[in-house]
Amino acid sequence: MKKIALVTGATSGIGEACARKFAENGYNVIITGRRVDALDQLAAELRGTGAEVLPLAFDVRDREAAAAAINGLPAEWQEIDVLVNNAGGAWGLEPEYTGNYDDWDTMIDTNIKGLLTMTRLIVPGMVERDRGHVVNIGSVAGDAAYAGGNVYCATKSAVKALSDGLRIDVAHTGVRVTNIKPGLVETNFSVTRFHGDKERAAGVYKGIKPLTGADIAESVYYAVSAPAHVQVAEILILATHQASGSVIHRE
Ligand code: NDP
Ligand code: 8X3
Repeated sequence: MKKIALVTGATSGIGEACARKFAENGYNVIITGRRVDALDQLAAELRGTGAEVLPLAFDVRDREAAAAAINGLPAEWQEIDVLVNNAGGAWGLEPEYTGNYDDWDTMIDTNIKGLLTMTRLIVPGMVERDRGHVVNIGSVAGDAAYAGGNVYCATKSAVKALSDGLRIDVAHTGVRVTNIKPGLVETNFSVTRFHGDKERAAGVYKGIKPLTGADIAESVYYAVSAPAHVQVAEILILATHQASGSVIHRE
């Protein structure tokens, strides 16, 4: 029987690359996000390669919608082997003392509470089956704050704490937990951070060759495909000319 991977935020960037990677490697894939058109487009593409794909459109901040989607899964899609908690992002880059309340709520509700909701809905089944893998997409931003990163960095520190906490809570089972911590990855991330300002977003990747979503999907798949007795707890993956969240060498 084919394994099942569920990827949140599969309509763009890292999540989309993860969905492709799992499909290429023989998984049936549940792809989620809010944008129905993007989900349908990816589903058609992946089905074209022979994968079975189930698109589910919901907002991870909406606990009831998330529960309805997961609790209503068709029988053949219920035994999820891999959960990739990827949906999220950064909104704003202002100093903490002038930050925008709505941006703070969006980051906390998506990056922390959305991840928790998906974990709460899916991990009980993994524990019952005594197998499964949760991959949380954290960030180098969770290791140390950088200028203007304040609340985003805090949410990614929370992803580290929640990954470590879950790993402790499932240590008596065969369930594994991995926190992947990317540095600069060129996706829609910076466009979202700068509220649609594409020129400013492009500046983030000027003078440095950034990572791609596919680079991160490789590391996600590496952790998931390790032998069952091997738990890759964390991976920090940076562009070659990035040394930390705030040290970036640009040509
Ligand atoms: P993108 O903006 O390209 O993708 C973000 C994805 O998250 C989209 O598929 C979006 O889907 C989904 N999403 C956002 N909000 C919600 C929501 N409320 N409910 C459901 N889905 C949502 O950015 P990335 O691929 O770069 O980001 C993916 C993850 O990687 C994020 O957690 C980010 O913090 C993390 N990360 C990114 C890095 C980078 O440099 N790019 C580095 C380190 C970590 P839709 O719009 O359809 O809802
Ligand atoms: C995304 C990477 O360094 O832009 O988490 O915050 S960074």
